[in-house]
Amino acid sequence: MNLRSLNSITLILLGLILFSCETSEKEKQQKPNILFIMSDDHAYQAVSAYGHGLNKTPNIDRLAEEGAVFTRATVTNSICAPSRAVLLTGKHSFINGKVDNVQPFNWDQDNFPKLMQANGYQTAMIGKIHLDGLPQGFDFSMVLPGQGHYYNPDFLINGERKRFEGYCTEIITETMLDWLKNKRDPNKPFCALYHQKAPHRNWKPAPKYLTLYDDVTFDPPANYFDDYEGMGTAAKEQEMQIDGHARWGHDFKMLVDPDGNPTGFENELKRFNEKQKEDWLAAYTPKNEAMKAAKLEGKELGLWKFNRYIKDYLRTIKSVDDGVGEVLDYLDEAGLAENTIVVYTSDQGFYLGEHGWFDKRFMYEESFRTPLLMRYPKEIEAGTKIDKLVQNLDFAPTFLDYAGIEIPEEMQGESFRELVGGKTEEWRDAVYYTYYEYPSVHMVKRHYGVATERYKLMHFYYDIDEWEMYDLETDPSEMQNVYGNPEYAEIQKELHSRLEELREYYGDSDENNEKFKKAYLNHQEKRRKEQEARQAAQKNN
Ligand code: SGN
Ligand code: CA
Repeated sequence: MNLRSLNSITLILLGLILFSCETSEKEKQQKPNILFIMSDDHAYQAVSAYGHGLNKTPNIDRLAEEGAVFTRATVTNSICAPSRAVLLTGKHSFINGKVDNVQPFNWDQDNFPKLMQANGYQTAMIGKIHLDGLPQGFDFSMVLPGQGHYYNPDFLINGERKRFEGYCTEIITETMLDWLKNKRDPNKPFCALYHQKAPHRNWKPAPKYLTLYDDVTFDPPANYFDDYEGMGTAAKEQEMQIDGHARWGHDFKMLVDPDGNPTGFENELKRFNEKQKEDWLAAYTPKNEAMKAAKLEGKELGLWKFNRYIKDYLRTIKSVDDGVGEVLDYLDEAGLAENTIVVYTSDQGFYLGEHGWFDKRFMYEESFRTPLLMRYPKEIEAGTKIDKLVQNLDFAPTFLDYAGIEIPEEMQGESFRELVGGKTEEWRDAVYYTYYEYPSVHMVKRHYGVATERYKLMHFYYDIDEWEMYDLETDPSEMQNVYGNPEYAEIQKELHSRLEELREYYGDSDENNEKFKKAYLNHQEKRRKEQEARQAAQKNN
């Protein structure tokens, strides 16, 4: 072989290597991007794609029109931080350890962003995370410390605290857009978590929406004035009634209550700048004056409270929907829409006056379910509707599946890629639920349970020992506990054995409950001592 032919072989080989590098680079780029949008406490009743007629969310609805809507997406534990731990780890609360809002979260365990990062994805977390400690698995993180503020919030940017001027929802959207436009590496697929604080309590609307819905009156749900007669002790003893537990200042934004006593809301306005405060007072003062002048009582007062609550709640959602619109528009403009999986969901559902309530926590439908909409033009047909029981437990395995990354053994959820892609109809027929944060704010008792497409069985424990069972087909609002009703004896038996099977399958037990009870009591005891010490120190000063 002469030197010349050797050179041409080298050139051919080099060409082949370059070609294969190029294709693998292309393949890499073909991995789908993931834009995971989540808000906090957004009830499916307030997403217009679900057809409840309360409000309009045209931008969020786009995902259903151009992709899929899930009618029975549920959570494994209806409260903020635990829900986030579940979605990151793909493991139930009693396995990942974050059972309630107070237990620490162990960031050292596997989570799906870490796995995506290790497999060539660029990752970002922007918004509310509600898990203490520096988020692991993200190339960039900008998160609210704890619950965060609606006005002029602080954020932790890769761990460093910075105050922002403006409205939280808008700041989170702007940061998301800035990341997509200016920080995104075009040579890598991305996985971005865009997580709004809104519409979390206490529902402070953006300056531009302070008077939205002023000219509308909303009717509450049919069971707004529920007396819980058909339900159990847990429903009777909660503290989350709009007309009962919501507060004049914090929740209804009155500076003085109808008896003329200051509510303390003035303090919340101290965080506002002059202009924000001026706009706020210009919008709320006339409404508050009119309320006082009307001297409402009884049911009329209950209806006023419902309206004040729901309007502020929906106003904060308007800003969330605007943000979704801006980000979807950007994906279109940048040519990213085709290859990006966009998910919209909430950390759990919420009561919009059903049973008279706000808040969540219970395994009853409105808080057990959560909105879920998803678009991925390459695999999901426009207008898809999925009625199967998917859970937040399934997000991690689903995203890994789309990214072609092996799903770790210990993840307990299932990928719903094939289900939503129309490749299979096979799916689980029951899901398992746990809730632990009691005694605590809103006083929702500890419980666990099983839900099938039609029935639900729950066990409330700790300071009671009560079972509840509902037939969602005959009683979709869950007004009548049928546990012990002879007509349901056979189904009750089946549900009990299904519940035991699931507890065993996922690795849950009464011993777990005992362990988490002790951890919770220890935490409370620690808090009590800290408070005592603080008070003693104050006295000595
Ligand atoms: C705060 C709220 C509660 C809410 C919890 C948990 N009170 O304590 O109403 O249930 O958060 O919410 S507030 O006075 O701060 O508004 S969660 O979404 O973070 O789990
Ligand atoms: Ca929440």
